[in-house]
Formats: sequence, C-alpha cells, structure tokens
Amino acid sequence: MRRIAVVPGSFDPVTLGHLDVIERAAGLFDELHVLVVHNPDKSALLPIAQRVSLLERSIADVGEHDNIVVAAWSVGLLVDYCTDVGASVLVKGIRSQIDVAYETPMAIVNRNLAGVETIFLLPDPGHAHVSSSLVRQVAGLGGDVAPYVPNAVADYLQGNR
Ligand code: COD
Repeated sequence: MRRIAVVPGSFDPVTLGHLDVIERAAGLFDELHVLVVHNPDKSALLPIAQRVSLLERSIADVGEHDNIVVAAWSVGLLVDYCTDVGASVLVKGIRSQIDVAYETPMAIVNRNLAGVETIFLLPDPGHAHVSSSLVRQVAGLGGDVAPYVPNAVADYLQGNR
C-alpha cells in the first residue's frame, strides 16, 4: 500500500523551516502532497497561485523530489482533500508549546472526521525561530529575508520591494 501524506500550510511565503519539514516528510512517505490552504485567521500577503509557484521552485532548487506534489485547496475541509488523494496522514511542524496548543484540537478533530492521523516533526534548531509572519514583517520593513527563506522567495520579495 502506498503511504501518502499531506503537509498543509499557509506558506505565505514558504520559509526554510517549512522546506526542512517538507524534505524530511518526503523521506518518510511514498507520496507527499504540499498543500497551500487559505487560513482565514491570517491576513495574506501573497496570492495562493504565487505561493504554489514559489513552493514548486523552492522544492525543485533543493533537489530531485519525484514524490512531492504541490497543490492548493480552498473548498471544504482539509481532510476532504486527504480523502480525495488517498492520504491517511497529515504532517505538521511543531516549534513551541503555542504550536502544540494550536495543532492538538485540529489533530483530534481531523481524526474524528475522517480517520486522518497527524504526525508532528520537531524543527531543525537552526530554523525553529522562523515563521512566515516574521518574514512578512522583515520584508515589509525593507530588511534582508535571505537567511529565512529559499532563494526563489528572497528574489521574489526583493523584486517586489
Ligand atoms: N519549522 C518547523 N515547522 C514550521 C516552521 C518552522 N520554522 N514554520 C512553520 N512550521 C509549521 C507550522 O507549525 C505548521 O504546521 C506548518 O508549518 C504550516 O505553517 P503556516 O504558518 O504556513 O500555516 P498555518 O499555521 O497558517 O496553517 C494553516 C492550515 C491550513 C494548515 C491550518 O489552519 C489547518 O490545518 N486548517 C484546517 C482547516 C480545517 O479543515 N478545519 C476543520 C477541522 S480542524
């Protein structure tokens, strides 16, 4: 049986912390879907299509990853996408107790809704402090985001400044 998992996120924009989790998860599953999902609790910087494009370029830049699919999902529950593609696992990154508190109820509800399990990966210590909101803030104030994001994202944000 093929082991299929989904790494969901806002990815607004994708950071080196996200990319680390994606690469490690890709090594654990036969097929990995990186799914851009609109988070209504956050005000967005980039359009969904741009986030998908930056994810695709960033993943391609770090090597051959034939088992990774990048997609977007805007209609219905996250677990509906999982059911559609035959995924039984969600993979999320956990940086702090705040992430644990945010993710735990969702993990329980997603298992109740559709039997989809959530597994949590600890961050690479070098990227544990990185978040998309930090990147948006630094970029918005004219700072250098290169230490926190893939080159494709740094180039894109630099070009848009
Ligand atoms: N290192 C490791 N992991 C990281 C890092 C880092 N530096 N930065 C972020 N992460 C992890 C986050 O903890 C998260 O797991 C993931 O990467 C994505 O992060 P973001 O910030 O891009 O995305 P979020 O937190 O806005 O999540 C958006 C989701 C759509 C994934 C979330 O809101 C969700 O799961 N929604 C479910 C919608 C639904 O179906 N609800 C009903 C049932 S619960």
